[in-house]
Amino acid sequence: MKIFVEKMMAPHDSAVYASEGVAGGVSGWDAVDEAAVERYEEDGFLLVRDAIPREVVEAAVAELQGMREADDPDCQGVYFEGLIRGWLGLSSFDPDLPDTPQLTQLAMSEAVDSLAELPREARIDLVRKFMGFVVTHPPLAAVAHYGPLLRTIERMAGTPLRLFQDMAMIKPPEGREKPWHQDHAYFNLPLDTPVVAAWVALSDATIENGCMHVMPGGHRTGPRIHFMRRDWQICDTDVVRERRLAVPMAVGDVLLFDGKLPHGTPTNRTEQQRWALQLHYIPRDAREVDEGLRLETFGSEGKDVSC
Ligand SMILES: O=C(O)CCC(=O)C(=O)O
Repeated sequence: MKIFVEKMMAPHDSAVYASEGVAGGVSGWDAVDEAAVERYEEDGFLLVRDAIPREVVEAAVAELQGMREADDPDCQGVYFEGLIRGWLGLSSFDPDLPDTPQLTQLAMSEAVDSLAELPREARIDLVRKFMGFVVTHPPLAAVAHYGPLLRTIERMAGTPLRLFQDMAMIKPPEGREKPWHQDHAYFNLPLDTPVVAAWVALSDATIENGCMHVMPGGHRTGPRIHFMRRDWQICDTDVVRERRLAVPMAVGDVLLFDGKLPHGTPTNRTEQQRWALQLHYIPRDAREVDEGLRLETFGSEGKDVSC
């Protein structure tokens, strides 16, 4: 298990998350008809309301609560908000990274050897992300392998899929922004690999607590250049020129989206935690490739562009 204490992130301009309105959706998996699949292809996302039964969500939340409190949460990685640095008396940390960083540099954090080194209260309140827990935590696997979800995304992708990455995205009060990006820019997968993301709301997600924001149709214009700014992200000045929607969600709703859809989430400005699972699925026969392709495609190097 890897433990990361992230950097403090600079605040974002509110204009970056000013949106034209909120996304609509369908109610339940049975409502995902041909028209809804076409909408997914056109817009790059589909919001399915009331998608995961309440008891499945509650079991997943209880499991994550246990993981937050455990000295060994039995997962591949735990990431803490930069806010924890104050609790730990750690100095600020601002890695000097190239505009086009390698995947190993993207954690932007300092590693800690053991969770027991961190004050208990801070660790419970300020965990930002768990990674890689589905194989060790059946209540979380129950969401990732939920039959109607899998059948729907396989219909959308037109091919059998497998789970590629599982993360719990926990945004505590004042928890940091995840700046606008395309998930494919974080994966060493050939550009034509269909990637389907499922973002599962484990608490209500609102504009105030940092819900998802998307650029409808933005997946169809291909890869965007990413720069190392607050994070590995699309340039703010490019974002504000585009059409954007906020996607408020209730507990148990699922947002399905294409791996090339630009999206981001603002800082949590409430007193409550915002919890979600983010699951990525790829074709069963898809294979990872050398990092060079990703950097050439999504990085700025040699392209004479600036941010
Ligand atoms: O859940 C969030 O706040 C953002 C998740 C996300 O977009 C990502 O990690 O790729």
